[in-house]
Amino acid sequence: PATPTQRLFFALWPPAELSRELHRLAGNALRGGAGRRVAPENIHLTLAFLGSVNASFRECAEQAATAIRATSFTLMLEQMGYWPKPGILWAGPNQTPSLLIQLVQELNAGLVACGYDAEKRPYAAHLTLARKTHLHNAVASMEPRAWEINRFHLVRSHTHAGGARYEILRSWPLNS
Ligand code: 2AM
Repeated sequence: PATPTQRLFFALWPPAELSRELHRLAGNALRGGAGRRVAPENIHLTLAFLGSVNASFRECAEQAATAIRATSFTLMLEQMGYWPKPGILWAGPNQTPSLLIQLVQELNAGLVACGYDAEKRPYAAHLTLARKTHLHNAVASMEPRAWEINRFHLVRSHTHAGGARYEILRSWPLNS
């Protein structure tokens, strides 16, 4: 029988109030046009996407996360962007904070030691707000929202016909 696997990723999860606000902004940006908004409770920022992994990989990934010594930081959400090819509307910072880049790099380095095939594209910090959209203006500024980041999570993605449901499996603090 095939080894059981889980679809996992590391992510930052916004407080519920911020997610509701981003969901509302996405509604304004779509203005009733085509597109599937991400449910508020599903809005997140991915640090590293692991894909479907077995139990021993998960164990190694958790150890890698535990070994990380990273510092908490503020993420400013100040632009809404649109990637036409995947049809993704997203929110993100104008500039990725170096502490976020460091966190992603440390995580990747630890995961590579587990046999992880690290993402080769440059890291693009974003929270997907809607998929399958067709917009005309590529980017819009938004009234900046400050998001205090002091932990990160290992998340399991349960995919089903209606979309995805995310389950936070474990969380690690960042140093203050
Ligand atoms: P996205 O929002 O830009 O699609 C769970 O699927 C999370 O992992 C999503 O935030 C998704 O980013 C991200 N992700 C990164 N690489 C992925 C991949 N190859 N397949 C699916 N999701 C991926």
